[in-house]
Amino acid sequence: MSHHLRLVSFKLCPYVQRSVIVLNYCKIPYDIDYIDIMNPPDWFKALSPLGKVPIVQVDHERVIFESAVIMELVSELNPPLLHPHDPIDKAYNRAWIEYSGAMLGTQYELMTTPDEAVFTKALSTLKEQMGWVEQQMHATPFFNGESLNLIDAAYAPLFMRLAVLSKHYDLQAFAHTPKVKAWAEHLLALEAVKTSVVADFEPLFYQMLHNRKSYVAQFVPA
Ligand SMILES: N[C@@H](CCC(=O)N[C@@H](CS)C(=O)NCC(=O)O)C(=O)O
Repeated sequence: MSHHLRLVSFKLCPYVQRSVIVLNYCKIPYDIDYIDIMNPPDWFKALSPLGKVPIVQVDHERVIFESAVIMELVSELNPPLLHPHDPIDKAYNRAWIEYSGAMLGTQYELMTTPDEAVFTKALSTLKEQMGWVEQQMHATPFFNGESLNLIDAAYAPLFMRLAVLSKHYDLQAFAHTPKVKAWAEHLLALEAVKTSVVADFEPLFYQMLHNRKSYVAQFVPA
């Protein structure tokens, strides 16, 4: 039985992007509503218990929140589940998906802080975190080997933002993590990833950096 899925999105949100990658990859149809997360409408506040995107409303009724949960739901609607089968491997993937959320937090600070010292500290934390991920890289071209799993979708938005920023400012984010670098390049070349953001993602992203008067804004186009 197919379900109606309504995704509520903010165009720049990396957690929404995770959900879109899996929806695209699984070729599951869905409706999408965009909101401005800085100024959310009342109907959204009434639906989202944490006030965060993404949420997915199923069959005009129940609301599912948290991107890692949404990714699993979408994948389970179109089996097989894009996770390893073995319980330990699956838990290990879930743990490192959670870790990518922490990395997105570091990346958010790096992108939005107006303060150069905070930026430098965040960049060094991000590189440390990247080092942890490098140690988990035992397969190619995807995290678990031959095919895309949820963990790949979880990390791709982080890699996309680093790639966009690195066009204008050499972050050296992958200087000591060649395996993560190769993984990132492979993910960013995928159709499901390329089509997971709006066409004007880059100008909107730059505009957000300028609006926030962030340290990195000085390096990106106006
Ligand atoms: N753990 C959440 C994080 C989602 C999240 O932080 N979304 C941001 C936008 S990118 C948001 O809605 N922020 C609004 C707020 O925290 O008030 C998930 O994985 O879905």
